[in-house]
Amino acid sequence: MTLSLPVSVSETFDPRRWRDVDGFQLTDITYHRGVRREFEGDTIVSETDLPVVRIAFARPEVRNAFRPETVDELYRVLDHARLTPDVGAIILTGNGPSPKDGGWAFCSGGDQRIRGKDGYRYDGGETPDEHARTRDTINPAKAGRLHILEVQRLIRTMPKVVIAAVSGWAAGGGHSLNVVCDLSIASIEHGRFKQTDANVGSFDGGYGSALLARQAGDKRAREIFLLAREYSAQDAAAWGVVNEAVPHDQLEEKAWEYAQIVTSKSPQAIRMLKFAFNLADDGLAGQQVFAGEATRLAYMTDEAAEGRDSFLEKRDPDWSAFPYYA
Ligand code: S0N
Repeated sequence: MTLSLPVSVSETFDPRRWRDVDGFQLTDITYHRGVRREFEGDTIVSETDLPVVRIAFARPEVRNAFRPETVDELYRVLDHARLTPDVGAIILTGNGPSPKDGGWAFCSGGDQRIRGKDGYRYDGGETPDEHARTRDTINPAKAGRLHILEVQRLIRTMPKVVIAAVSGWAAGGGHSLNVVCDLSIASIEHGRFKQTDANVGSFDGGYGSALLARQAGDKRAREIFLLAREYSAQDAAAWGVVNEAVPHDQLEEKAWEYAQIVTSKSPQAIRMLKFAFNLADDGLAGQQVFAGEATRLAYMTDEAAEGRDSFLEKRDPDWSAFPYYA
């Protein structure tokens, strides 16, 4: 097999670090797997997968606004990353710059051009085939969608670390996505934040506002939503909305570094910690997710194996080897 570098998808993208992930037909986002490559001259002689993926919005001409098709694709690749057992970290970013005006965006939220009375409409895609696919097979009732909230829940409940690399505007639902990610890094030159929901009559009264209040404090979160003023990457770092603000040309390098550090840790410890941080705010759903991991741990014990085996062997369980710990 001939190994080759992927096509570059963004000025921030380093093709030497990534390979295409096969099996997806994507128009609105890009999806890559991290690799370690060895070269002899210009020839790639070996390629080893690393436990990190890169997912990016790829609609820079509209500041990476999402339409229903975008959200479908985002959900599919996030879920693929969730189900891939040797992936532990996901970098979520926005490709750029815009070919129209050179502007950068992480994501500017729902595409206002196709917002209908009951949500966002499939706009039919770029080609007749895509139009048929979205109209006839995915959404036959043509009802409006608000399913970016499903993506928020997937990010929140996947037992892996999602790192936002805020390459430009984080506005509206894009602002909320940054808030929901586990860790965030923003570009000093292009990272700009604005919670526009009240400007356009569309509001995130869920994670986007409640978690923001956790991160920035209640008064600051109210200011961000109620005044809808622009703030900088440095403000975002000072207020706890991102972990760090770094020069634009170091943004993906820093996100990569975070991913390498996270994936050098115990996978079990990382997922238990993520779910422990979420538990109180997520109520019974948070308890369920945390408890699911506790059950997985219990399955790994001889005690739980005795319960299963005694049932299968049609005998009474023998718990005598297992103390009542105090
Ligand atoms: C991002 C902003 C501030 C950038 O301003 P800038 O740099 O001056 O660029 P513009 O000239 O304004 O934009 C460049 C081109 O991009 C188009 N464009 C930008 N954003 C969008 C968008 N969201 N939808 C469609 N097009 C967009 C511009 O029109 C322009 O195109 P041309 O060149 O053709 O004129 C600025 O652009 C801005 O304020 N954008 C709008 C941000 C916004 O209000 N977003 C929507 C907010 N609401 C949601 O996202 C709701 C999402 C949702 O589904 C939801 C539902 C329920 C509960 C929660 C949520 C949630 O997640 O929030």
